[in-house]
Amino acid sequence: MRVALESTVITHGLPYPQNVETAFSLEQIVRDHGGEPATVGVLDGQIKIGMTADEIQRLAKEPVVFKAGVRELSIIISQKSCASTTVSATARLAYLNKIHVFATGGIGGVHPGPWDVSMDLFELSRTPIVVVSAGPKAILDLPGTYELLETIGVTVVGYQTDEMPAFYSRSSGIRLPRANNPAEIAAMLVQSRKLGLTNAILVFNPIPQDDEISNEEVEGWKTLSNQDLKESGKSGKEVTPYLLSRMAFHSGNRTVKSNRSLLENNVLLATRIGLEIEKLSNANKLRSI
Ligand code: PSU
Ligand code: MN
Repeated sequence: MRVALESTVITHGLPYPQNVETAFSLEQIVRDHGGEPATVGVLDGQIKIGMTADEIQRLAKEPVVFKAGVRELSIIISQKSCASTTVSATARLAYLNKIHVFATGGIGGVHPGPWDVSMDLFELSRTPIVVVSAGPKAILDLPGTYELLETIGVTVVGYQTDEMPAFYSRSSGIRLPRANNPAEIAAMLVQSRKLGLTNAILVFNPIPQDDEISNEEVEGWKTLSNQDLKESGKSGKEVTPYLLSRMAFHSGNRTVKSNRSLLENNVLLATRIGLEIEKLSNANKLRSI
């Protein structure tokens, strides 16, 4: 049973060398719990559904690595470039390769201010796979992101919580439907495939309590990071990586530690869900759309 893992968090989400250490520890968690990790990326124009340790190292160190969402895949492949894949590209590539579950840290979403809405959300409305994340990334407009997920018909559940987690913190004040165990989530995917629905099942899994950072602290760093962003003049796909690196700076790297902890927690849950999907789909062939 394969669990897909995203690679933009390695190349653009975490600093070196924590990024490589994290990538390896995520793969090990999948193996330790009875799954097979498939870190997704593109090397010299070749799509990799599962990378070797050397390939992961290469992606982490390569001077020119693009951050590929689903719309950039055809460019990267035809130009034989190297790219990490975001949530949108990883979800699509995993689905095309018959992988049913995928773990990330935080999904992209609606940024505050001028129009900047992640491709992740739209991809989740047209790719029927389970995605486990710890909430929309803390730098985002959370109520706006939650509303847009509703508008485009993405199924969203909180894992053992009635509240949407907010990435570094377990609470946002936004209520959502609850799922109590991996088997329930697996059943949601199977039912949704039976109906021929196209949307993902997005599971919001709160960060472990010990690594939680309060919303007040996060807000302070967010304000400083958004000021830095204005001064930097960065736009488009550079916005998220830049803000994450400024959050790490202003927090004295506390956000990096929490980011790693929530990733590990998400990978563990994704593996458990994957094993349940495997049980159900053996009895009940999953229909593709
Ligand atoms: N989760 C993390 N760190 C990250 C990301 C997710 O903990 O860096 C990446 C994911 O690949 C996600 C991307 O798809 O950030 C969103 O970028 P944008 O807002 O530009 O769509
Ligand atoms: Mn964007």
